[in-house]
Amino acid sequence: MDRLEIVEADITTLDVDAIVNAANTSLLGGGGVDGAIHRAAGKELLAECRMLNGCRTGEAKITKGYNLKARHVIHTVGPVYSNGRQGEPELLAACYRNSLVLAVENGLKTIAFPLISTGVYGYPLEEATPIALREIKAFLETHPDFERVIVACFSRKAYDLYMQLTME
Ligand code: AR6
Repeated sequence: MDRLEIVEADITTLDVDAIVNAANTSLLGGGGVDGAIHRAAGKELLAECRMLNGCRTGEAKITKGYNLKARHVIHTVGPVYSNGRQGEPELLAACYRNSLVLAVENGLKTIAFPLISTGVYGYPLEEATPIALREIKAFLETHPDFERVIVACFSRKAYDLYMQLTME
């Protein structure tokens, strides 16, 4: 799957049509990757987010990228992990699917994802990884014109796990 690229990187530095933000339902900023994206994009991002009236878990909304290299930010809200039997896998899959659909609807061709829900929201990396890879690969198979999906890992451990599972 040469249109899927796994990198170890700070997602705010990537030059793509859209980077995905692992946001919360308020869409008004937070810590982790959300905080990093808002800091790098500048205050105008928050101003646009204020007009979106939040976002439900599993859904996605798009804004401009402002000071980022990325032209857009797709904000999605991952599930808070409790035990994996409260609908978390379906909601996490929906985050990837809905973000990709929104990218296509906006004519975008390249996108970068962080590892949604695997930080503050506590989703175990080992459980989240296969879900993300399954959704991204299924999307690429049905969208031959989509150019590139990047998964940005913020740690060596996550990068190694992704590399291992993508090869399977
Ligand atoms: N680039 C790429 N990945 C990053 C970066 C970065 N600059 N910074 C962190 N990560 P998290 P969540 C990784 O906690 O679990 C926020 O406060 C991080 O190592 O950012 O979905 C929101 O407002 C982890 O693997 O998001 C919500 O309240 C992954 O990004 C809540 O956190 C996701 O970690 C969302 O929690």
